[in-house]
Amino acid sequence: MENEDKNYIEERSKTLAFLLRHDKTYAFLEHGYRDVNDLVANHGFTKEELRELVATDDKGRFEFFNEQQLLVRARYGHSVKVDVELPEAVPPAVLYHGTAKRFVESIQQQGILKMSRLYVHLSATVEEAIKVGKRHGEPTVLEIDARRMSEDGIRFLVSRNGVWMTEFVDAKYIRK
Ligand code: HQG
Repeated sequence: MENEDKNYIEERSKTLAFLLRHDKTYAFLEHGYRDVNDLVANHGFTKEELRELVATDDKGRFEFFNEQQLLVRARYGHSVKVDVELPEAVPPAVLYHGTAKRFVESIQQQGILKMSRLYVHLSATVEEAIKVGKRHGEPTVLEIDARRMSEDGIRFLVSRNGVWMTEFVDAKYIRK
């Protein structure tokens, strides 16, 4: 694919992610869905483009309600208060949090906070966590003792595409 095409698709994907995760002006339907007709009428998407973006997204960020493709939602990452029906699950023994080096000192003091999102996001692999961290600057990866958190009764949710979420990670569960 030409670089220009790739950049354009990334740009559209980011716009869609914003509209499905953070748009406080929209009254989301039950379980975090947004009407495809709204995206078409008010945000310049075509149905075909939405089909492509949902089907080809590198992280499986989006999903339609069903084959009719009338409703679409993001699978994780929201700041708007919606319930996208994330199932609770027992995490692997270790999870990773990718962040920027400059945040580490503060994280060691306060733990990992969800900041503007509904949950703290954790990755299943170091590779994935590095990518997440790079979004904020020079990346670093924190190792989370998810087994101990789980044994201590802390709940984890997991999205269909394998992103793990929890309310808060106390500093005592973080191994650098
Ligand atoms: C940091 C993307 C200082 C935290 C990713 C992070 C993910 C603290 C930033 C998903 C802190 C929040 C979420 C503390 C947390 N002191 N800094 N006490 N506690 N932070 O973007 O995890 O690609 O809201 O480390 O891949 O980076 O868009 O969270 O650096 O899965 O699909 O505060 O979003 O998904 O940043 O990313 P974010 P995140 P997509």
